[in-house]
Formats: sequence, structure tokens, C-alpha cells
Amino acid sequence: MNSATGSDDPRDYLLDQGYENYTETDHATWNTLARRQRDILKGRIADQFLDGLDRLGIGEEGIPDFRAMNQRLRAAIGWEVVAVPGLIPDLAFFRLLADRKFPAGFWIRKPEQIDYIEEPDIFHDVFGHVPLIMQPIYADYLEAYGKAGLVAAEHGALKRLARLYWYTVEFGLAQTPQGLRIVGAGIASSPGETVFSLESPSSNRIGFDLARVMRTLYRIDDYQETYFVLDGVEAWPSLDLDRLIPLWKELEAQEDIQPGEIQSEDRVLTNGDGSYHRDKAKSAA
Ligand code: HBI
Ligand code: FE
Repeated sequence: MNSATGSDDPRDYLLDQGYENYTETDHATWNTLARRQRDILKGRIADQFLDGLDRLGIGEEGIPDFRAMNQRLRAAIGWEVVAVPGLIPDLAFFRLLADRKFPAGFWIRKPEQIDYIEEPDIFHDVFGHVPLIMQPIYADYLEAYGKAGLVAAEHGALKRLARLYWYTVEFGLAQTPQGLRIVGAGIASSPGETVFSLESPSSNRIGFDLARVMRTLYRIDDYQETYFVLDGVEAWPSLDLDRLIPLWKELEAQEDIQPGEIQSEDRVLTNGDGSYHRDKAKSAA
């Protein structure tokens, strides 16, 4: 992720959501996106995500008002969503998560950008990220992630944390008794990747392994070449610092792994044929 530079103090980024400033068009854009995602996510997303949407009132009644949503989040799980202008520096981001606050962009994409935006907007941040925070195990994972991030910064291990976030919180899949399901917010807020991540023969799907993920480079400009699969919707990795600090040290001696590469130790669920990214590279050349 290409995050901002600037102050590490989260208070320098917090805004009022400015709920009254959203236009009819803004609410209509939200509703269009929410309706489309709800349809396409059926049978593909973890049930817990849909449960979170329902319990938080995140739906097709316009952009959620953080004041109302936060009453439910606070009461249920001791988290809240805070409005920020966009990407914020890593340390400010980690501090918020460590304090059980999830930063969300307050703005929404314009109708002409409905399918692609470069920076996360409120639809990605709230529809994609917030529903799973209603699950205690996930809520604790995000908090632990924030705390680990603050320590990683002191150990030159920020890239390890960025990769972990990418391959779990943003682009994670999970095994369930009903089959593979989406748990990542970057997938859950994108109609194209919702289908691609589960059904494309192109990408690899590999059983989650913490050290393996922390070594793996990722693509920010297209669908992933590899998705990592948690052993269950509640199987978020433990981020015990007594284990992480020596692990980061060990990894310094190991090479990075390319996004599409498979290693002999991998638990391979799908060995992707790479066709999607190869065709793209051809047409770009
Ligand atoms: N800021 N608003 C926002 N949202 C993010 O997801 C985010 C961020 N800053 C940094 C960041 N993510 C990542 O680089 C860290 O997870 C490593
Ligand atoms: Fe995100």
C-alpha cells in the first residue's frame, strides 16, 4: 500500500463525517454499489460478513451515518469508525487500530468512477471493512495488528505488516464447511474480484502461513496472482510479539517471494495457470 507521509498522530487526521454534505447523487452511488455487491456476494462471502452488514444497518438506505453505526459498534464490540481524508501514514493507522478505531475515508467516488478508484473511499472502507469487525475474533485481530505494527516500525519490519494486511484483511479467503468464502475487504467491495478471487483458474490459492505471507510481494494494480486461504473464518493468525520479533529477524535472511510464485512447502489448493496476468502483460506490451 502506498500510504501517506506526515504526522504520526492520528488526531491530525480525524474529521467530522459531514453527513449533511452528502448529495442525493452520493447516496445513490452508495446504493448502487451496495445493491450490486449484496447480490454478487451471495454464496461467496462469509456468512459473518452478511450478519455484520445486517447488524450495523449497512445496506441500501444511503451512506451510513457514523453516529448511528458507531452506537451499535461500540455497544457490540467496543470499536468505532472515525472519518479521515484518505490514506494516512502507517503509524497513525496502527495507533488507531490499536485503540479499536477504524479509519474510513468520508468521501464517496463519483458516478463516472463507479468501477475503479485509486484511493479507498467510504464504500470500500465501510462496506468492505466494517462488517467483520462485529466478530470478536476479527476485532481482536485488527487491534493486535495495530499493536504489532507499532512494534514492527521499531524493527524495520513494516513491509511484513503491510503484506500481512494485504493478504488477510484486504484479500483473504477462508475455508468453510460450505466451501471457499471471501473474508477480505478489497475483494468484498469489488464486483470483479469477488468472482475472480474464487473462480478464476488463473490465480493460486494457497493455505495461509504467516511467515510465507510476510515474504510475499503483492500487486496493487490488478487482481491478485495468489490468494491465501485461512483454515476457517475465525482462523486469523495470532500476532504474538514474542513470536513475531524473532520471525522478522529470521526472515531478513530469506528472499522475497514473487506474487505468482509457488514454493515446494506450500499447501496448494489451486495451482493457477497464470493466464489472466499473462494475457494482460501481452496486451500491455
Ligand atoms: N490509511 N486510511 C488508511 N487506510 C488503510 O488501510 C491504510 C492507511 N495507512 C497505512 C495502511 N493502510 C497500510 O500501509 C498498513 O496496513 C501497513
Ligand atoms: Fe482497505
